[in-house]
Amino acid sequence: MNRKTWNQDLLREAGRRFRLAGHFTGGEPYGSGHINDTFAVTYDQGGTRVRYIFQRLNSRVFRDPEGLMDNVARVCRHTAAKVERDAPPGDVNRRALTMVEAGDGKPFWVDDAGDYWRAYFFIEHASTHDVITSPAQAREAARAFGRFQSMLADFPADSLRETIPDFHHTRKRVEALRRAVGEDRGGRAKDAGPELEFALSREELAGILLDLHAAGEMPARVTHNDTKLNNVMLDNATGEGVCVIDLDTVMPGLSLYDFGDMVRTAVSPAAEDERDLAKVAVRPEFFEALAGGFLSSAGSVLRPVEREHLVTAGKLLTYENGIRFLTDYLLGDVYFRVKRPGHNLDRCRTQFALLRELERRENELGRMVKDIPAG
Ligand code: ADP
Ligand code: GN1
Ligand code: MG
Repeated sequence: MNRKTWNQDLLREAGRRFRLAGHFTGGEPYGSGHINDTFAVTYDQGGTRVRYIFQRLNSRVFRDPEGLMDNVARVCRHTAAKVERDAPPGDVNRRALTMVEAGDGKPFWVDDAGDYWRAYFFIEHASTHDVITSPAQAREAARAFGRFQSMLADFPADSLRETIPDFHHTRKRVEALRRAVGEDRGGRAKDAGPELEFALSREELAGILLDLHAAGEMPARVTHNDTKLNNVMLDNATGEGVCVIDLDTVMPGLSLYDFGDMVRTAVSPAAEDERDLAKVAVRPEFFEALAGGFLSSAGSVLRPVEREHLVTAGKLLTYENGIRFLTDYLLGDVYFRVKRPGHNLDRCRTQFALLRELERRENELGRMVKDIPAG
């Protein structure tokens, strides 16, 4: 857990470096992301309170912050240009993530400690949800992620830096787990026997999409790669998916990685770190809504082989996150932000319980996909 300190002076100082109008009135930590340090910061602009999001990048996770910021800035511009075509002019900054430039024209500021900061317009009248409560939310979120993918269909994929190499190479994630068990630096492997056994018993799942891609059957596209449901903002009044956020991992990937992580984070009523595993369940109507929403906006470009693996994708991303949490637990919680001892092991257990449920209901979910008309 590599948490850094912050105070109002640091936020005020960061704010001075960006082209922001008005007076800084204060800021506070915001949201429940596991990676970056996010703050909601308020400015008084002639009597009107205006909020911005400031983020300090996690330098342990992102090793090429300038490459990453260049990716994000270009993706923001690309999506804004698409959104401008049909959004009301005043709403473009809500429908496309919008960065504030630093005084030197760069999309970031580097503080004295060497940390990278960025500022975004705050997307008001919309919220992210760690757990969603209705199929309508699932449909809207999936539609927004599908739309995001289709907006990037003409983005030059080769120009994107790979911000985290092999991010969804699940086989390599399994190898990393094996290494972590072998080293067992923190002496924690003894507490995770059943989880390790489960992880290795499902290893075959890791290669299914990788093999289809290697065989040329499943294409790489420009994808978001971190489509957990709290990375999309839903409008507070209409429920519409207004804007996809958290663009640090936009890079070439498989379309199904994006669908799979939505399944992982939307089908269960339980939180990602729920300790009562009896609460972990698959809500088929939420799966159906996700598939319907995603296919409505991204379906027209998907090949039949992608459509056929929508359920597999949900299992895969649930498995992948389970082994990532387990690996981080064994390594001593160096990657994901944790709030209590054993937090990463709890998250792993929840993922594996969900994977069991997805396996149990796999045929039912597969039939639902068949019933959805082609996009
Ligand atoms: P992390 O990589 O740590 O997950 P995110 O970019 O997802 O960071 O931001 C964390 C949280 O901050 C989001 O889940 C969301 O609630 C909030 N957030 C991020 N960007 C914005 C924005 N532009 N407007 C409003 N809220 C935002
Ligand atoms: C992280 O950044 P955030 O909190 O939206 C992680 C995802 C994991 C997710 C698990 C860059 O997402 O890959 O699936 O936690 N992001 C990165 O909750 O590793
Ligand atoms: Mg996030």
